[in-house]
Amino acid sequence: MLNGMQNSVTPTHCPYCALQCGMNLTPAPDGTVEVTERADFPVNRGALCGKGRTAPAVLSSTVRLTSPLVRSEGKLVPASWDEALDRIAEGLSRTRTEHGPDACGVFGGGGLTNEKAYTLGKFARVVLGTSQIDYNGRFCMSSAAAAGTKAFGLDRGLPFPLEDIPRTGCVILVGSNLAETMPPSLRFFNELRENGGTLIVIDPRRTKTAEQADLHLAPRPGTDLALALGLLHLVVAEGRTDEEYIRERTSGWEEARAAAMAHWPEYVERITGVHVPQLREAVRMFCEPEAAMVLTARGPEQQSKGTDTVGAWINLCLATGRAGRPLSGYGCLTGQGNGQGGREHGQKADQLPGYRKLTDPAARRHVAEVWGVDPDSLPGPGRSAYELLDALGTDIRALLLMASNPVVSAPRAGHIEERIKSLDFLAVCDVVLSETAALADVVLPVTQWAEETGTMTNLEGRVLLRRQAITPPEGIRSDLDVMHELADRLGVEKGFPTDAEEVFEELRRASAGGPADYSGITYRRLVEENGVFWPCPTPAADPGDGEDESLDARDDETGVHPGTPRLFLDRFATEDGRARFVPVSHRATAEEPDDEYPVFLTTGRVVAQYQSGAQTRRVDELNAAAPGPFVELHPRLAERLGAKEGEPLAVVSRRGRAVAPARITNTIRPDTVFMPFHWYGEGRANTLTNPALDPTSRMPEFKACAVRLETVKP
Ligand SMILES: Nc1nc2c(c(=O)[nH]1)N[C@H]1C(S)=C(S)[C@@H](COP(=O)(O)OP(=O)(O)OC[C@H]3O[C@@H](n4cnc5c(=O)[nH]c(N)nc54)[C@H](O)[C@@H]3O)O[C@H]1N2
Ligand SMILES: Nc1nc2c(c(=O)[nH]1)N[C@H]1C(S)=C(S)[C@@H](COP(=O)(O)OP(=O)(O)OC[C@H]3O[C@@H](n4cnc5c(=O)[nH]c(N)nc54)[C@H](O)[C@@H]3O)O[C@H]1N2
Ligand code: SF4
Ligand SMILES: [Mo]
Repeated sequence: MLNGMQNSVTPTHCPYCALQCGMNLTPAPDGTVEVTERADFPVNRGALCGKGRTAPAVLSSTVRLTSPLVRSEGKLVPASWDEALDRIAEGLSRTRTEHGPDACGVFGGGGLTNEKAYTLGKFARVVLGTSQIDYNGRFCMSSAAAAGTKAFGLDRGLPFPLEDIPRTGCVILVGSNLAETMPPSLRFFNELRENGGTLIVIDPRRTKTAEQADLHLAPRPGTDLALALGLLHLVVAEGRTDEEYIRERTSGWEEARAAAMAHWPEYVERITGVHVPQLREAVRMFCEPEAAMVLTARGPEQQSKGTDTVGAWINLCLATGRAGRPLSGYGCLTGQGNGQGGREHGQKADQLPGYRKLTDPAARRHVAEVWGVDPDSLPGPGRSAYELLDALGTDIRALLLMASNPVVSAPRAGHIEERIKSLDFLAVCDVVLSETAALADVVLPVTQWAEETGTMTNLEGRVLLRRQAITPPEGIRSDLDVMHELADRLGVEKGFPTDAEEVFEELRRASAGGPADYSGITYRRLVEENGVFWPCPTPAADPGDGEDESLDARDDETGVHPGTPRLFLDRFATEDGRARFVPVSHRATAEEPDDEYPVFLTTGRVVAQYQSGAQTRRVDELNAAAPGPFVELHPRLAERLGAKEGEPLAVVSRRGRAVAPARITNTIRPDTVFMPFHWYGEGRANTLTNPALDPTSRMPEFKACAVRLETVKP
């Protein structure tokens, strides 16, 4: 019913980032697909970035995988589906027999639909019986998730819709370059400024986003924690705290206050390089209006202290009464297409569907019942993403990988590439032959966004339906099909449906009563209402104790829960309903510059490439716009080194050496260089990055490591 009709227009969503922009797809007679404006989706109102506009190019058989591949005499050669699936089943069951279930690893991705992420988690625990499953979201937002859970009792990236932004008074954007990473969202910030509100951007680089700001603070990489503490110090010193709010709606203020008071503005200036008058100006802009928001992205999160850093920004919101009130709050700008839903339904090492904890006996009982298994048969939590990849070839001997390209995107990627090569067996499901797929023993070609139906949960917590618009080419099967076939071959004949809606119906039941409750959501509602915000319980699933008003806004007329666009307005999701301050203090990055490696390297994105580039590097228009890696550096640093614009520059860290052309610009701090991470080969940024992990979220420090630069003869 919901599948797109051939030759007609299908409203659906972009394959890439967490905005999940709405778009219309129309198959053309020549076999191509046309993207046209879909104005009814409030997040982008028809606007798309170049990646979304050109996304159909990856549907072409000239760039995608068209057949399963198996390794034979060292080479990947086409094979039948039966042969490829048999080999995977064999590889996994042999490993399990010889080394135990935890020798089988599973690695997923935040680009997978909810249905796929859910099924992958179930596959790992029920079919393989392994605890060793995690996914690339651990590289993305898990620090913000950990901090949000600590403070608010619930992690949903944005606790309000993007549409609220134009009506608040001030937004502090911490380490987000959304003008390049989510271009259509810039509109909300432009409207904010047209309405008289202000935008503060915190980024070591004067990015396209920072250029839009009323105030740009450019701290040294890895010092956001000190910066936030310095602002809180000033808030207290200037008497700008909201004492009534602190009393009524929070706990833990005294300790957090004491920790912040140790961070004098002058001390913070020394750590961050941001001058005290700028700190004061930021505090004034943030505190004067009625309402204000802090939004973080990868800048402050991808640090070995990302959880504490986000905690400090949340503290600032709480001390000023700017959370759980209309048009105010803290939010994390999640990145991947299903970066939100992908972290809720069980592909994370410590998690069961509905954002339940794998260590919670009640959660295990509930989910085990939905799955028809004994709760005791469910393994416990496994390793986090980097730790899992680091254990390949030693404790973990076989890996099933779906929707990630770690050879390009993992920290210390040269080492991870070696670990992957040392596996006894690797199977990869992908749409293209990514650099990681090229190392596999078996590669399965799977269907893409436009060729299949499934739900995604965007950065606002809005669950939406990505609808099938075209028929997949012959010889391509969906990830759900793959898991069904593998389960069957590994002796689990039931419980792995291939129809996405059937999976979603089970996910609804599995999530019922959990923090991320989807039980009141149906495919029909998603179409009719253009998306529904979780939590959205059903009357039956709700314990009905009436305790949690803000999470339980049932429509009286119909008994149908309308979904929850805005969280925490009456109470936070903690046991006592209060938000919790965390006492945090500044600490250095895991690797500070020294004589040998005197410069900071930070990494990130450019507008025309997506992630490891596996998809976008196959699109001509995008390659023309962003053909390859580069090293961004300040003219003063360039002069000192004798580096010339466009000439190769070597960047050397304790992990390895990368070479890319110099791009000289005065928009970056002189003590810092920047590289985008979208490429493989000589210019791979992740050859250099430091896998130092945040102790709580186990997220690596992509945003700061120490390097030295050397000119290279062209
Ligand atoms: N074009 C494009 N868009 C994307 C993606 C993509 O790959 N390409 N990926 C998607 C995904 S998964 C994600 S997670 C998002 C990421 O979206 P963003 O977080 O906006 O992207 P990044 O470029 O990684 O980092 C943002 C900024 O952090 C700054 N930064 C570096 N170090 C620090 C620091 O120590 N402190 C602070 N405050 N800032 C710092 C960088 O200079 C950079 O401008 O984008 C999504 N959208
Ligand atoms: N240095 C540095 N490194 C970083 C970052 C950084 O800022 N700096 N950011 C990190 C972040 S935030 C992220 S999210 C990661 C992302 O990095 P990766 O995990 O490598 O993400 P992608 O490149 O999106 O890889 C997705 C792969 O899945 C395939 N694919 C797409 N859709 C499907 C599907 O439905 N099914 C299957 N089976 N495959 C599919 C794509 O073709 C692609 O090969 O990179 C991290 N790495
Ligand atoms: S901003 Fe993100 S969702 Fe929107 S078109 Fe671009 S990549 Fe797609
Ligand atoms: Mo991400």
